[in-house]
Amino acid sequence: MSTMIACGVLAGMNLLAAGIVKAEQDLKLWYEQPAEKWVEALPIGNGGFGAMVFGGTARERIQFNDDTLFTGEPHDYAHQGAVTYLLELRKLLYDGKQGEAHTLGNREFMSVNTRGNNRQEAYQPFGDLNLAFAGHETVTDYSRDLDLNEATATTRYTVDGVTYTREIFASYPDKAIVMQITADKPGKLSFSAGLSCPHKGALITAQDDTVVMAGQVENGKTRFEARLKVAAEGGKIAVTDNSVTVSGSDRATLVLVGATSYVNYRDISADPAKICEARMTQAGGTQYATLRTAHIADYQGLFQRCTLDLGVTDKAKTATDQRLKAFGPDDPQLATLFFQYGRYLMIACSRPGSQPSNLQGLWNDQMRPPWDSKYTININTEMNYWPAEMTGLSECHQPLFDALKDLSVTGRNVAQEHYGARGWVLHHNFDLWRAAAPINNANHGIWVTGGAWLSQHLWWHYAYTGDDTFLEQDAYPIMKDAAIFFLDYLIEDPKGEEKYLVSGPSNSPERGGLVMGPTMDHQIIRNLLNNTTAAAKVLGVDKDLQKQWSDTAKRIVPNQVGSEGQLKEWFYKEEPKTGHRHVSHLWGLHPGLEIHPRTTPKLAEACRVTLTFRGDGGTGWSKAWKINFWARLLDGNHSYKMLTEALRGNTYPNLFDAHPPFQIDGNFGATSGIAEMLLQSSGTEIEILPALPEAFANGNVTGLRARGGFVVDIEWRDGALVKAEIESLCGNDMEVRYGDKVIDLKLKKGMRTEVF
Ligand code: FUC
Repeated sequence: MSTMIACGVLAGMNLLAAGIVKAEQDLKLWYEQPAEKWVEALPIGNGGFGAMVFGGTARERIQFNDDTLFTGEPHDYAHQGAVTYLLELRKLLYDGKQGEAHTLGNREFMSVNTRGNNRQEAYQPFGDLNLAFAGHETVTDYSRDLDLNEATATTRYTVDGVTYTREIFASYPDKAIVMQITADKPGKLSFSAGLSCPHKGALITAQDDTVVMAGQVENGKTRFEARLKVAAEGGKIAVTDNSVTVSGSDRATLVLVGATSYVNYRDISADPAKICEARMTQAGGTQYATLRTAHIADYQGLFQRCTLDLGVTDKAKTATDQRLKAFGPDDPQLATLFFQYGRYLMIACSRPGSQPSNLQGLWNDQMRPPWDSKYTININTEMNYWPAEMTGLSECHQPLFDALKDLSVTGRNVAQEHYGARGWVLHHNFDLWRAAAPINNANHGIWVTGGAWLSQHLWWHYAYTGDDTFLEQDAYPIMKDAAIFFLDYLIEDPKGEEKYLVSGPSNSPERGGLVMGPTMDHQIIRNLLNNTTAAAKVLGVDKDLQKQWSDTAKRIVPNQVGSEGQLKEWFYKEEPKTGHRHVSHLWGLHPGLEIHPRTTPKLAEACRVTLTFRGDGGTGWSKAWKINFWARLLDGNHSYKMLTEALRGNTYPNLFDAHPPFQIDGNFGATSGIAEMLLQSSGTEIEILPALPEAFANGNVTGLRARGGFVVDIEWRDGALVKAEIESLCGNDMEVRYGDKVIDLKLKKGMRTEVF
């Protein structure tokens, strides 16, 4: 049966009969119509260079990005002399004068940028690759998909008996976006290909088979260049109006490369033309099949480390966008697809050498994107990396560590200028220029635990991999200085007899304004000090500091239960019983490890009460965090409920998280949450199927990772464990739990065993 699309609008079809759904377990996002909106287009990426593929017919738009294209220029954002006001801020807060503290904070304590305000810079779109196919306005048998197994997007349709197929991928080994267009009848492929740019003044020229686009970011100093090369088999290639025209061909290969002048946060003197030339010589001079094979081998080396099967029903035969609103227990494969999509996205937007994934990962078409599409670290950037270690994508964590290295330098100046403290500090945002000082507004911008929270990721990387060299050379120096900052920063509670150490001025993101004593800070700082002490012990260094850190950690305000049984959000005041997207003070439950139903049952119960107060609503990332919270509370069904809420209410047709607007954190948070339902690890214990929802009664997962260096495969049926196998990467001893059963695992490095 044939299907019709008139001018890109779906006109009814039967895809099964058209043979478009192949294997039921295909990990594919697929659609019956081209994307009209950006959040319907399909993302591809090689870590730093990526694109959104619309799958149009007469006109195709491939909107591309380079993750180093930001407004602004290298700049030190610290506010010289802000420390003069630190004591006054604390005094105002202790005297109950929060309004005055906000005013003072906004006047004297905020970041200073090049434009005389306290904002940071914005991530920018790069350009569009535009294709025009005359006569392809009306097509039949249309389909487009994104294959998560091969990281390729395909658009296919038929015009006048000729089937056209466009396959596109972003190659990490060859640093290029590569597309092949084929017609299944000889000589039937004709189209034109050009580039366009949203930045004023960009110069676009074409010669022979190549289009070049060069310019400078509109509100900044970074220069860029992109090159598109078209090669055709059969037919003719010509240049018209700054685009390349192919006529009467069988098949064409398009290679797109791009680069900017960004070298690092202090240096933007690279030559994008030279970089493009080198990249084009490599990718443009290689056969399509060779590029494709190298891309798939590279991608699968990461992607295939972790598999998940939760079962497949007939629902999987429905186009992806139509499954979302109806998501439920009868469509477990959509949960699998969403889990693996998070892993796909991580490989696509965070690879060694790239920038860390920002608020939109790598994908942005707006000159003024929401929250500048930079890095918000009072939850969002960390959430982006929650699944990295657990789901076998350890290498994808590296760009975050590279950024932390820079931030530990820029944050050192901020520690001195704002707090008169040693070490380094980072507030609630950073950008390409590694800004570390408070921004936007004192009521949420003055928040001191951004660097401390991100340092948790350094420790995790060690905990999951046991990489001593990484710990010694990369992680520990950064963790050490982050921890030293808090030795100088914390103050003794002037009110109570316990003489607790208190954090402030700071806030509980983003509720209640500037305060002394937010619970989240205390949990994060305790975690940092304990992890850093543990790291120093492993390395056998800094005995004195170890003692200072662990003594300090013990004196920090402990978690407190409030008058209604909830976990208190602030040391000095009760939490209002209202809903809110942030649930920051449950940090100790997740991603922290200090609250757990078995080890601290009263506090875990207080977390449950808080989650009930806060409700099941929220933005995409908020619901994603709640998937993780409920899993940590060992309540698989509520965890699953939050996954349902996220999929039905906060997911775009292309499965991007809908905050709304699009923000990628919810994708990664959901992947992490599903992993937490199946496996949890504390460093001393691994728990198998800790929070299995009834909706996932049958399934198997392979390649999940656990702290202590383990790879775990699990199979279950009717909600009960059938088989679990553990491989040890480091030879550590570990307790392994399934329900009430606990065993002591003593497995040599490299060995594998069945447990339970
Ligand atoms: C924080 C959140 C918002 C949004 C922004 C990027 O400010 O409160 O919901 O995610 O970051």
